[in-house]
Amino acid sequence: MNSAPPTPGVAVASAFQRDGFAALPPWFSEEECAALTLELSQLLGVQQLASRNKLGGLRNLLRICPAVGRLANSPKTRDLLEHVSGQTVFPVRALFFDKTPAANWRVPWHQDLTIAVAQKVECPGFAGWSLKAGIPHVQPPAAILEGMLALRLHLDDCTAENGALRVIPRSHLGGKLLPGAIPRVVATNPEVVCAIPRGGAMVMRPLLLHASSPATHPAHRRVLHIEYATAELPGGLKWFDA
Ligand SMILES: O=C(O)CCC(=O)C(=O)O
Repeated sequence: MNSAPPTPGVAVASAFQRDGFAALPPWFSEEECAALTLELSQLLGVQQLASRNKLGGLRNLLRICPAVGRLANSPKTRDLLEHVSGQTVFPVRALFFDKTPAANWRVPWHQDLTIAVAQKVECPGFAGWSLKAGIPHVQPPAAILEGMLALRLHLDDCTAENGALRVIPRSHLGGKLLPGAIPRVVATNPEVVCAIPRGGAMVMRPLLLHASSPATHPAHRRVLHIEYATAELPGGLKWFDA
């Protein structure tokens, strides 16, 4: 990943800080997109064969895919995110999603409430422990989620027709929403469809309400989703992938 991403203008940083999400200027060259697409698609193919399942994505990529680790940790990426958010960030989790005709899903409106940690350690304010792909996950206090952001790099053109992310601007400002409150927020606020071209990217806060529809014209919709934090965890907890 050699070419420097363009520095987003003040408008992008203000939109992100106000609305909880923003599209970034075109991010990847065609060569960079092609190399990452190949690497992630091969890895997905291997895991699909191993699980005998049409998996729609991959987890733990900071650990299992060196190219993702390099990209997520590169000063260029971190500088860009620090410019947009005004925060010092470090990557803590990376996922890959690929909606295809064989793996075409609907994601209901939700906030991203869980983080992956190295080991289960009971700590006040941390609840809802679960295991995903063998890794302990937990819901941290809202303050930790409020400091986080996700970078979503698009490896295909993504439109309303192939399952783009839909978001409710500023919905992150209400903190963690009770499940019963989500339908009211969705019904009373306009949504935005995040159509992003291949090589483009967006940033979003995990507490931003988001959803995605199944593709009506299913084609690949490959997204590398990298989450960043701003602080170490308290009470002996450690980020799984940091
Ligand atoms: O990419 C998608 O379709 C959904 C992603 C999502 O809901 C998430 O990252 O929580």
